[in-house]
Amino acid sequence: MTGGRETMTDQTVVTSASLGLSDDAISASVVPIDSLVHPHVVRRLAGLSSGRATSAASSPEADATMEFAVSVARGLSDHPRRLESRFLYDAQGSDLFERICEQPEYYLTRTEASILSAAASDIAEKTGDVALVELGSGSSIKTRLLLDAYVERFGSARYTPVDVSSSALSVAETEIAAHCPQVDFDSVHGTYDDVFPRLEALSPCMLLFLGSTVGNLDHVETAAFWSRVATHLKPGDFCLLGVDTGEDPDVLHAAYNDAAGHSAAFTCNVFARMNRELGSSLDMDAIDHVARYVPHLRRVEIFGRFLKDQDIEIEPLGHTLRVSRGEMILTEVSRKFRLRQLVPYLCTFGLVARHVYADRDRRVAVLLLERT
Ligand code: AVJ
Repeated sequence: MTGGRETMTDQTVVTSASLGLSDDAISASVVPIDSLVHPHVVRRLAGLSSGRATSAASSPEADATMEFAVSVARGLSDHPRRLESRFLYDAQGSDLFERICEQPEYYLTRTEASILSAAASDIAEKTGDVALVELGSGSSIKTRLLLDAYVERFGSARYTPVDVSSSALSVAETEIAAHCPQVDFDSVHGTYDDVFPRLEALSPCMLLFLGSTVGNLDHVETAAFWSRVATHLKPGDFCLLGVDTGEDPDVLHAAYNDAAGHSAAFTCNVFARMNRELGSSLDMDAIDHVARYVPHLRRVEIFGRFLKDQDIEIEPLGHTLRVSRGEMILTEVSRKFRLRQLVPYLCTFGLVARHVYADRDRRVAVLLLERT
């Protein structure tokens, strides 16, 4: 018997016991693990959890592929099936997202940009000369509006964009060097985890979290995120948060189903990425984009819908999963916010709204939060 089997059996007993089941009920509920998962998959996953991705020397690229493989295997084995939305943003996905932002139906980006351009000098006045640190900066186009206002008021600005896409960061660096040479540009290629520990050293600072990216997080992730922000910002530091406050179901439906098809291409790209990086051999013609607004949850839910049965290979794990025709795999949720709920919620983390900027139609809000 493999070690994996014993471990699984032990866990089942502990869980069942904690549910108050009798010993008979427990043994009856134990399924031999070999019938569920191949032993070599268990061994590779066991190696991962002990911090060793493979026995061979591992490179950052190999680690990233293995992280993607494990996330896909986990998410597709979950119920309902899901994929972590951060994997939407490889180089192709980041480009497709930039296309979405240019679509007439996708009001969020241009509305937020117009709010920022109107509010930039007021924001600079309220915060004083702080370093700007931006999570998920992408092309940084909107941020240039702010950087210009800081440069105008203080003569220079410090800017630390953080993104998982190195191509987006290098485009941003070139553009900013050309248009705002007074900006001291120091990027972080990585995830939020990589930048939080550095915030203390950057203080006095303002953390920029724009584009309603926070809407991608579920309730548990959101609370964990704000706790970390509160922990790593010092009192007197700021956070500039951009959120989608849209409520009109037709407007929202159009925004996530643009006529040019960029939203669909963006969703499908994560499955294409599985083909590229995990050897999944998916038939892309048999996967559809579905985006629907669910009013009582105040969120858009986005899925890849399978039009036929498909076996999904996850080569780095030697693992294959079957998805049936008609199944929907959740790739993203995009929450919409109400200020009268959001502002008190943020207060519980010690983040107080000093000012809220909004557009005429009240579809987007930019909140200037101070860590108290
Ligand atoms: C970048 C997460 C804010 O939810 O509107 C746009 C991503 N997905 N269209 C959003 C997205 C499909 C976007 N966020």
